[in-house]
Amino acid sequence: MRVLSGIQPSGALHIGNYFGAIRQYIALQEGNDAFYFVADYHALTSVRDPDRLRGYVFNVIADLLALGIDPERATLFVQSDVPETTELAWLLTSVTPMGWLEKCVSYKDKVQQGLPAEHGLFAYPVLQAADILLYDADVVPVGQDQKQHLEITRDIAERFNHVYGKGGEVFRLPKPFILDAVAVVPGLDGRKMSKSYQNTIEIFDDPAVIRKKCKKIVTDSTPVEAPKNPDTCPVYGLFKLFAAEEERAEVEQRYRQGGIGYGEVKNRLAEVIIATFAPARERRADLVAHPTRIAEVRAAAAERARRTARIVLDRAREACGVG
Ligand code: AQP
Repeated sequence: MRVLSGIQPSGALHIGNYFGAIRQYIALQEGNDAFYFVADYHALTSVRDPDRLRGYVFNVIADLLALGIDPERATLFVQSDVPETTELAWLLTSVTPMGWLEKCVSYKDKVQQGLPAEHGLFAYPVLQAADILLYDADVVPVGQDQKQHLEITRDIAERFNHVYGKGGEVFRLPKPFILDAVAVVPGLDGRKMSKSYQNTIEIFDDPAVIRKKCKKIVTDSTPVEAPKNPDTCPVYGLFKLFAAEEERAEVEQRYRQGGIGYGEVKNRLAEVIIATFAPARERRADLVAHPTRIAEVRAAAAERARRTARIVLDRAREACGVG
């Protein structure tokens, strides 16, 4: 099975990215043909400083390798190292009705948050469709926020197949892979953890910063001894992702019965986050000290990804009569 997914180099990776996507990347690289990419074309919609963008790309590759993406098993490449992506995006854009893009909530959200209403942001789902269709992906592991974009990818593929497929299939239809339990990881304010909301805990934040951020997680003023609802509490929402089963059950029970304060859970959360990522933190420091290793991974993956992409792009060009 061909697995594909991408992650934007628009800042440091956070715990939402980890549970919503990266953990599935690591699991799915076993026994599958996995392609993971650093989506730098996509990041152009929000990062306007070229040096900063290059730095983010380097960091995301280092982060993913440190967290467990194995370049021997998965092709970990950079989106812009495969310029075929942008040509396919144009072929797809030619069959994409405006209405499909106009209904996208993520575009509306971002404009509301103050991002300029530019065409790149509006057409983002078409570029994303190209990313996915270019590799004949069967399965795309993502968080819940990407569900609508995945549906548009399938719609665009079906439409292209209908217009140009002569009864056959130019593009394979991909399926999203979304795990319910981690579909939306909460941030410090209880909303979806997201760079744009500035409510993130970064995977490789300094331990002191992680402790400080955990203390800032928004809670209500229920006293220690009173029962609390774990299902609506972002501290518990994060804690349950990290804690071992026994510890998780103990905390959940004390929430329901009363007798646990938010301060205690916040402290325990900070420590379990720090401990969980400690081995990856060490591996990351070693990788960052050896940038040529990262450059080698990037170059080898680009070659492999481009070879695969070329086959699909040629199929699409042939189907629609260009070139
Ligand atoms: N809070 C989250 N819960 C579950 N999954 C999440 N993902 C992101 N946040 C959560 C998933 O992580 C993958 C990569 O995300 P992205 O690089 O496309 O960035 P994003 O979704 O746009 O992340 P942000 O932080 O929310 O960035 P901005 O603020 O720039 O939009 C995706 O699979 C995503 O679902």
